[in-house]
Amino acid sequence: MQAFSSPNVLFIVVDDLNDYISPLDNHPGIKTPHFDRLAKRSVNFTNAHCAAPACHPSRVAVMTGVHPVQSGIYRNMFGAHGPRWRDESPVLKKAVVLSQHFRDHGYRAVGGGKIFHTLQWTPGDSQNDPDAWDAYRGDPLDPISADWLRPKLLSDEKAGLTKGRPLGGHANSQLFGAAPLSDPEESYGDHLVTDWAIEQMKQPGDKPLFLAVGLFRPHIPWEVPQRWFDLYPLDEVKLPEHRPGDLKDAHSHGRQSWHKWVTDNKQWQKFMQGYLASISYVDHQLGRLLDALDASPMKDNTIIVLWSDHGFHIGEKENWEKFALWDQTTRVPLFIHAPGLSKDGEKTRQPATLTDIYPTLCRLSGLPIPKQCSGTSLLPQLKEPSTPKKQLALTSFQFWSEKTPSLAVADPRYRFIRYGNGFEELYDLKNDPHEFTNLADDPRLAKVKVRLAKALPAKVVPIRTIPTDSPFHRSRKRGKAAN
Ligand SMILES: [Ca+2]
Repeated sequence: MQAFSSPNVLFIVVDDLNDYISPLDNHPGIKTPHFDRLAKRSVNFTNAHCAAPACHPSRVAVMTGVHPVQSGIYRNMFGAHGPRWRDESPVLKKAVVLSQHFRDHGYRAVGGGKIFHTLQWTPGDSQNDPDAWDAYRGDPLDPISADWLRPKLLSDEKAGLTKGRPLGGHANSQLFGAAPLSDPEESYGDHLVTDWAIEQMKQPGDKPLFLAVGLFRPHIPWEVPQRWFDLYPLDEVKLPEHRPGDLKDAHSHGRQSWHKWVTDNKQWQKFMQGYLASISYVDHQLGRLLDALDASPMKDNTIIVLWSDHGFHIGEKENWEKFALWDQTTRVPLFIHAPGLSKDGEKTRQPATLTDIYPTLCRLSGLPIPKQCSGTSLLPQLKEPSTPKKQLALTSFQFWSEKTPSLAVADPRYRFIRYGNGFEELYDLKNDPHEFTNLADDPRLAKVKVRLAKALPAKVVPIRTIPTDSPFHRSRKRGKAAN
């Protein structure tokens, strides 16, 4: 038992993890026993949505509590070396990062892996704020690229695949792909980040600990050890629920070429296998974290929060990855355990936005909620999961072909999307969980549509561009740590 009364925080973020996991029950045959284990000891927010369906805007929104509709950061922006988001949006210039806020109130805050945006294949391109942590695993401005080895791959030409694989312009053209890794599992990737986190829990010290762990899989490339592929024999892999012509009554996401390449080359099942294998790999790392927590002095006095930065498509609506506003893209796993407070093992369909995490953690830890936060504390739903939540979940994104942001809201049953070009979609998730039928013009739901449309913010901040004069802009100080 630790000597202080403030709870520790174990803050876990998983990259590109959608609702296929067993507690969210959207893919048959998925093997995620440790997510089930976490669900039993937390409240499972089954209707939680990201603030934006892309890594960078989603993560900045969680870590500052500022929604993209207030910051104008709706999309990924590359070429940063440090917290360039402070210059991308004037609203964020002085925003207090979640981990810093805990430090300011007597916590030791440490982080490892991908918390702010970075990628395996963009070394040094990171939006992390090194000043927001007491310590960070490895190089805070290159937190994951050195950890992930690539397997030896047959060229697409030799494998008989057509040219034009998505992301083919990058140095290693098979980032959008699945392949087993043969190196010892303990020597790379999320395993190393988890090892580091386990060490932090063994000796948490004399201050309460805010421990942030960022796991990179199941982000592409779907490269994990063979044993995780073996869980999903290729001929047993099921494709996601999908319907030909599904896009006829929907907004075009503009990424159909990805799906065409996958289906032309008969890679759909193989990629699904890689995604499922990567989910089970990350589930294993979650299990290691929970084991370590239970064996540590922090066992009974630690808040656990686990979230993913957005959902993911494996061919649903002819889409791959994210960058859309359907439930498959915006819905995320969100589990919160608060010692002695949360009604563990229960689920709630009350809508949550990931910007609710910041104020929730403040309330659970007795910290003031900074003015910058736009979300709402989920304390009422943690205490009694059926408690109605007035604020709907809000997700925003700006499509490349449009000049204004698109917005989506979710209540416990319906979702309404208004795109930048004015097009509207309305779905009844109770009767149509895969959003096959757009009911925006159905007179029977006219009142529902008006109610949800009213929940959209009347004014949103226009999209921001890359501030090339920022000291954190990488082309100015390539390879050097900016201050
Ligand atoms: Ca992501």
